[in-house]
Formats: sequence, structure tokens, C-alpha cells
Amino acid sequence: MTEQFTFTLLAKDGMARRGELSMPRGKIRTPAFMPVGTAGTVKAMYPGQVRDLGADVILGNTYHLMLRPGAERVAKLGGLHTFAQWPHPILTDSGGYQVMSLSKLRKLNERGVTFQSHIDGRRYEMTPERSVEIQGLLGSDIQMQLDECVGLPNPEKEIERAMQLSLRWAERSKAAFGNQPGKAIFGIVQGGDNPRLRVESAEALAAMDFKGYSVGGLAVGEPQEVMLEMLSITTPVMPELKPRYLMGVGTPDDIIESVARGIDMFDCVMPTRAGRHGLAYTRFGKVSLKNARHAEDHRPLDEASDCPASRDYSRAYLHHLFKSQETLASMLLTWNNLAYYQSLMAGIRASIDEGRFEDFRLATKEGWARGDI
Ligand code: PRF
Repeated sequence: MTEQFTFTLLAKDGMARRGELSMPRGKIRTPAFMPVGTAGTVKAMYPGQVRDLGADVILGNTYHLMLRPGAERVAKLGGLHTFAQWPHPILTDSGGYQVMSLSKLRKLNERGVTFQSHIDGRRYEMTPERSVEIQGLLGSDIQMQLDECVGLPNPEKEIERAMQLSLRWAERSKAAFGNQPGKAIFGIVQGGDNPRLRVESAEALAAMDFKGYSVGGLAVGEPQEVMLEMLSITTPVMPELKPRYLMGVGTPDDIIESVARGIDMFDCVMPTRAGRHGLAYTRFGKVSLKNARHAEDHRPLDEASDCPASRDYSRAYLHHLFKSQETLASMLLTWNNLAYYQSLMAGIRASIDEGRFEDFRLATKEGWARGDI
């Protein structure tokens, strides 16, 4: 019973959904934000800290881990959960997207993609089957199919070619994954900024009966308005009773607007990367700790927060740490940002449960617009 992978839709409020994914390693409350742990670590955070903020799942990257330390090595060391001291669910991306954005000398054909490592220049081949194998060696609970994501803008022909290739790779990925009761592989909707291609992709994947679906190929250069329009067109043709994951998104505003259009899961480097670059996310919008206006500011980032990083340290101190390039600057700002993201998700979930998501969305956006000084 508890060995199965299930998704339960608990409540709906407009298009926004409350749900719960359940699998042997634990439950994921949705809408969920998944902190990114690219190389087996959520940068600048202890795993226990990530957990305590309310993360039910983290994301790992096939591309990075296959190159270093290697998928077979991770398997030998007991799998990613043990290796990284995260015993809860892990979702892994398939590698296709990272190959296209990070590696050199890529060659893509029907079989898959060959590329040179950005670390040492060694050549690798990634196929849908090899990606499933690697994600299996890592011990992933939720795998992604290998897909091809094209940037925007791009000609319709090119978007269509990549979308159709991704559909054929979806079939191969699903066949390679087979039947693994406590685990899942998600199909990925592509189709760029083209409504016809988005619908065609979503319908073809729905017919393949995946346990969950991702929306890829967005937040790749298009305006937010276009991304949201694509979601408004796509989610209505996605299976109602399966989880929906918007890949690589986004800002707090992207998240709340995407939840309003029926998305259940998110991941993004934004809170962790921005933290390492001196940018804090708060209830009152973004605060750049680089700015000299914080040099003598006694106030913490958010005195009402439960997170020590947000509540206990002055902006002046955070500014000083950042200016001095101290490691603690990255640690505290990442902690603050993930705390804010997880509190936003908790607020979203509670508001859907209580049928007041629209009020929550508007009040939250008002807070960001008001600013903090
Ligand atoms: N495909 C995969 N991973 C991704 C994306 C995608 O389209 C995106 C696009 N925002 C982020 N990560 N496999």
C-alpha cells in the first residue's frame, strides 16, 4: 500500500489545486517548491535545514552527477539519498536540458545527444534509455524523460521538430522505465510559444499515461505574459488527476500566477543562486544587500519570520558579510530565500484548502509591490 506512487487531488479553488504525492520515501504536499540540489547539495545549506524549512522533495541533476562523481559511483556508494543525506523524495531532471545549456560540441540525432563534458572535455552519449538508467542508478523517486528544449524565440518548424522528437523520446523513456511501483517517470510537454503545438504535445503525452506531467520549454527567454498564456492553454488539456510540474520556474510571482493556472510543482535555482549573489526575497519584495543603503540598517530582513537568517541578523551585518565576500553571506541569504519560498508555498496551500486563494494571491502581490522602505 505505502509502496505505491500516488497523487491525490485534495482541493480545488478556481484552477489552483491542492494535492499530495505519496511514495515510499515520503509525501509531497502540492503546490510544492523543490529546492535545486544540482550536484547532490542544495548550495550553502545543510540537508536538515532544507528539510526544516518545509521542503518535501529536492531536485538532482542527471547531467552533473553523471559527469562527477558518476552515476555508477553514486550507486556503489548507496544511491543519492544516502550519499547526500537526504532520505526524502528526490526528483531528477533527465539531462537533456543541461546538455543543451552547459556542454560543448553537442550533436543531436534521433538516437539521443552526444556531447563533451564542460568539466574535462570527455565525450558522452545520452539517450532516453541511458538517462533512465542513470536516474535509476542515482535512486531517483521521480524521473524525467529525456527531451529537447529549444529557446525562444525560435521558428515554428524548429519548435515542432523538437516537440515531435521529445514525444518519440517520451515513448522510449517510458518503455525503458518499465513498471516500478513506488517510483514514477514524468512526460514533458514541449511546444514553445505555439498554442497548437502545446496542445498537441500535451494530448499525445496524456495518451501515453504517465504518472505525472511536466511542462518544459518555458522561462527560456519569452515574456512572463507568454509563459502564462501557454499555461492557460496547456493545463486544461492535461490529465486532471495527475501532478503537473513546471520546470525551472521561477520568481515568486511566476509561481503564484502558475498555481492560478493549475500547476502543482516547481523548481528553480532563483532562491539559492540569488542568495549567493546578495539578493534577498521577502514578503515585501526583493532586497539587494549589495546596496550601500543597508550599511547602517539595524533592521532584519523580516522581523516576523520564523527563520533565524531572516529575523535575527541586521541588514547592515548581511551587507557587511556580502561586501567582505564571507561564506556566511551566501549561507544566510540562501537560508532566508528558501525560507521565504517555502513560506509562500505553505501560504498558497493553506489558502487553497480554505477557498481563499484569489485573496491570498492579491494580498501577496500587494506586499511585493509595497516594498519594504
Ligand atoms: N526540460 C528539462 N528540464 C528543464 C526544462 C525543460 O524544458 C526547463 C525549461 N524551463 C528547465 N529545466 N528536461
